[in-house]
Amino acid sequence: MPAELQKAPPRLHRSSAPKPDPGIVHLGFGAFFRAFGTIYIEDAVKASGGDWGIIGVSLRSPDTRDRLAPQDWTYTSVELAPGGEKLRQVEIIREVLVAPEDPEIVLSRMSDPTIRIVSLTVTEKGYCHDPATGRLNPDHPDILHDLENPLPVSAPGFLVRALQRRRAAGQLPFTVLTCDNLPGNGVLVRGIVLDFARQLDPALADWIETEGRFPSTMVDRITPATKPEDIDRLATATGVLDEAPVLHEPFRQWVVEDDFVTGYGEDARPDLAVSGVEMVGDVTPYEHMKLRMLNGTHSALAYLGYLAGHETISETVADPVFAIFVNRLWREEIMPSFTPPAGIDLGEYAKALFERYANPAIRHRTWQIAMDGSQKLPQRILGTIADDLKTGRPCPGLILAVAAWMRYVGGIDENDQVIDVRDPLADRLRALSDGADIPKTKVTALLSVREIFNADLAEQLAGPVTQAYCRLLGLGTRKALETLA
Ligand code: CS2
Repeated sequence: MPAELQKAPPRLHRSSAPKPDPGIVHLGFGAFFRAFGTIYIEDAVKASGGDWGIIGVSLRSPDTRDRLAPQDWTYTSVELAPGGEKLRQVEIIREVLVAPEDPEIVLSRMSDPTIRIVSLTVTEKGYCHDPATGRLNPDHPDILHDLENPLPVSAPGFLVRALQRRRAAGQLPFTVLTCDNLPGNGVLVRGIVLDFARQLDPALADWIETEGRFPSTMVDRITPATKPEDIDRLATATGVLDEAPVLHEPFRQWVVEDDFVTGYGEDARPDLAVSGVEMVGDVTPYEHMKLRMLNGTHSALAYLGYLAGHETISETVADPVFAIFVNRLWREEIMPSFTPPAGIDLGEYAKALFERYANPAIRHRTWQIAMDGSQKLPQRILGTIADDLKTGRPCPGLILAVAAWMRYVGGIDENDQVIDVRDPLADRLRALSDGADIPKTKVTALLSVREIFNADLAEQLAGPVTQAYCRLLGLGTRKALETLA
């Protein structure tokens, strides 16, 4: 090959379009927010103006900053439709900071009066809370650290320390806009922030309680992790190297409670509605629908699909046993458990979800979704089971999913291969599973983890989950699913 054809393609760079000044700091600058919130916000600014440039903050690794810096913070969003890809260059990012390298600069940006919103996607475990109760976990090592040190490491620590500086400087607080898949996410983060603040300074907690705003949100867009081969493929297609593209499905939905810090008036938030965000008074019915219908079945398919040897969600639902299973879960076990938002036909919603899962262009790994199950099960699956049990509705599919999670965190798959279990409680879960020698005692041991299962539910689940666990062991996953049908 001639030498000039072997040269690396030029790096992606920003266009000369004017940039809005920063108005938002975003904590947890992963692929999801870069494929979702940034795009809505950029559209809102294009349509209605406003200084809503975004400062991204990575709470752990420098990787995203290192990839974006040489591109002047711009990147490509790649929309993966079954019929082909659509590319768009996102230019709303002003800067990316890496908190562990310089927590002081993060706090100083967050306490700058031009910042009116701090949004978050720090994943479930980033809230340092107890998933079963939704309260701050006071024994969390990061929380213990942050209560003692003015330069924090945790998301709650950054929020409270920055609010403390703003109060001391006589400024208004920022609106805290959580975009994680947690139930009542605004109420939850508010409770966590207040718990933390109260331990630091009760007067600060009182100020946050009256002045602070924590709208709840429902966020939805499937965003599989970007792989090195995606970067290569994009570079070949465009002739330009982007080291930080994000891949996502065409579908998106963002529902936000319209409750922002009032003192900023019109300038409290971007004109989100103009870019398609649904601004509502109460997000609860949307969030129930999304967490139970989408995330609940995502997790069920992730554990069962992984155990059955499927690599991605689209492969899993292409297997007829799983297609029947997931439709049955929606219809018989999940849809009857909650009241949908007004005007939404849940049958249609489920049909659309199935099509989204089946999209072969989305290679969303079961292993990726299986991560952090201890933080996800309560709001995705256990709440639905509890509601089903309350009304005497059978839920064998969800119970099988809990048993599959137990098999999964046991760390060995159906072919005796080691599973790379990623979960903040992984070691403890593995030890509980290994420490018991028969299914009944393994299941009881795992049900005793109070951060996940409350005592009442654990008692009700012991018998049925043990049976389901035995079926998975005895028959294998696919056969166990067939017996359900
Ligand atoms: C997934 C979600 O990784 C997971 O646990 O269930 O990230 C899911 O793709 C999004 O919530 C879709 O909006």
